[in-house]
Amino acid sequence: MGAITTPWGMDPNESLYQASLLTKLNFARSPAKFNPPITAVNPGETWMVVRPLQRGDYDKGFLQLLGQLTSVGNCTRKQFDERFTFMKDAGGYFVTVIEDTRSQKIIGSATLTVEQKFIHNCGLRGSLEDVVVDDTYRGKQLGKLIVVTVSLLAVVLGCYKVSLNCKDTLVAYYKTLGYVLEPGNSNCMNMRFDSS
Ligand code: 16G
Repeated sequence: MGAITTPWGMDPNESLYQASLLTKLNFARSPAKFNPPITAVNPGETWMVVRPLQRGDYDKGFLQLLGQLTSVGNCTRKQFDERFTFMKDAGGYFVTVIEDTRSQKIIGSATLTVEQKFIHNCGLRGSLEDVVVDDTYRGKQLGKLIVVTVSLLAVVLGCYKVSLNCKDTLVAYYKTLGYVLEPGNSNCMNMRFDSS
């Protein structure tokens, strides 16, 4: 049987990256404390799944969820598909989501990007980006789960470090998950070009 396709000819179950990578994460390695203990493979509820972004997530509220973090703008299905294809072909984009399989809605997301370097023996530097959890799912450790998942993914992929930018109010939170403000080396500077 061939892959299920949509009216626009794409497989909604196509993953951005290999899902089996998420079975290789060693949660014991993270300083984050989970109570009760949960992992990407066993997220604590039978109706919850942690997985790579899929093409069909356009229809599962993924962009609306990102809208809880910042401005998303108007991203059409065509633009979403093209961006998904570009990211997959380029490699280095590990957009990871949590789905509530009861409602088929994306309720959490975080992205690891992996940058190829010449420094550090042609090393790989990870960046943690676009972390967001649906406000209505507070108290289920989902923020911690998605951040630790992509941080451990950086370890599995061989990154020498993983960095993030965040609001001042979130510094203490990220510290509990293993991120540190390196003395003399923790400024984030931006040059903004437009308001989109
Ligand atoms: C936060 C995010 C960053 C995101 C930015 C969007 C984390 C750890 N950081 O800094 O990834 O790109 O917000 O804000 O999730 P902006 O729309 O002002 O660029």
